[in-house]
Amino acid sequence: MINLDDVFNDNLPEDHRSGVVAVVGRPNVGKSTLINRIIGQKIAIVSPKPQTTRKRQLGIYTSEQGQILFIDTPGLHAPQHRLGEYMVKAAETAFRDSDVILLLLDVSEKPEAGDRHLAETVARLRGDTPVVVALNKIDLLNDHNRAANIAAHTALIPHDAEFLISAQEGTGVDDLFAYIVDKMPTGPRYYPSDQTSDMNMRFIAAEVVREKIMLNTDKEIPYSVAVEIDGFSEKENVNAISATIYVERDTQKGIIIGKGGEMIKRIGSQARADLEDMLDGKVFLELHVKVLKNWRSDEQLMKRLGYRLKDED
Ligand SMILES: Nc1nc2c(ncn2[C@@H]2O[C@H](COP(=O)(O)OP(=O)(O)OP(=O)(O)O)[C@@H](O)[C@H]2O)c(=O)[nH]1
Ligand SMILES: [Mg+2]
Repeated sequence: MINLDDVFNDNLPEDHRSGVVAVVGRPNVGKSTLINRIIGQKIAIVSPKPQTTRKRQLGIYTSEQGQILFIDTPGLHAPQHRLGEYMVKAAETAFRDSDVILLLLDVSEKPEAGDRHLAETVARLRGDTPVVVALNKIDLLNDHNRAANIAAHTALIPHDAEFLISAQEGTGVDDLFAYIVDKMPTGPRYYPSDQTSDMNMRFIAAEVVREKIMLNTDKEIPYSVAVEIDGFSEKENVNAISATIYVERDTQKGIIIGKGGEMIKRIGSQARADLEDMLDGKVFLELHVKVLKNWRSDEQLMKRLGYRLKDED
């Protein structure tokens, strides 16, 4: 039998480093944007609306010198339904076994009660794990709020290092990354060097469809949607993907479809364009919309849609 450990670890330097970085923060601070930038590829969806990420997802960075597993987590918030509870629990479990906690804060805003609550949660769960604070969105700071916002955020929690970054523009990300690499213990490669996520392409395809829904709809709709891939096959460089979009109510189904099917067409063509880039081939995308009444409050339905904590399996 082939020992995968040997295959992944062939010819690596003796001081090869590896470790886990839990990327945590409130919703919408830029966690997924930062991970996509570090990995150099879109593996996690991003939207201007809070609570975009729902599941823990690894971004795997590999070089000759080391492999770093970045855990993208759902934003920590006060949950209002079962799905929210699941999301917060998924984020909190990321603290366990991480070598570094990367706390991302949006420095373009003043800290609020939610930030203080987050700082308390991190302080409670960190153990002796180093905490790195990254103040994100510095591109939005101006001469009036810069000094005060930076001071207010860095005072939130005792930390080992702080960095000013713009995940969107890339400013400061190299310095932050170099610090993290330096904190990683020596260890083996855990994943093949060409693997960038622990999620498969089916999951990522469903997420891309959900991202386009988040970008094109508002109010409750972005939060009431789940996407399931029903079929995914490749033939002669054409990927045929069919997916079902689940909503909680009939009225939401009407909105997702839109007048004369206009909305579902827009969602489909935007998702298809992204998927063609990612898969480097033609995509034929078929979308269906179904109502699954109040699925976000029903644990059984949530599990069916893939929102299941790993240690509950
Ligand atoms: N101006 C600016 N916008 C940013 C920056 N980083 C992220 N954003 C934007 O902030 C919004 C949220 O980004 P995400 O990466 O989805 O944030 P997140 O922390 O993963 O959010 P959740 O998954 O909801 O917890 C998006 O509109 C991003 O484009 C930044 O450095 N500057
Ligand atoms: Mg996210």
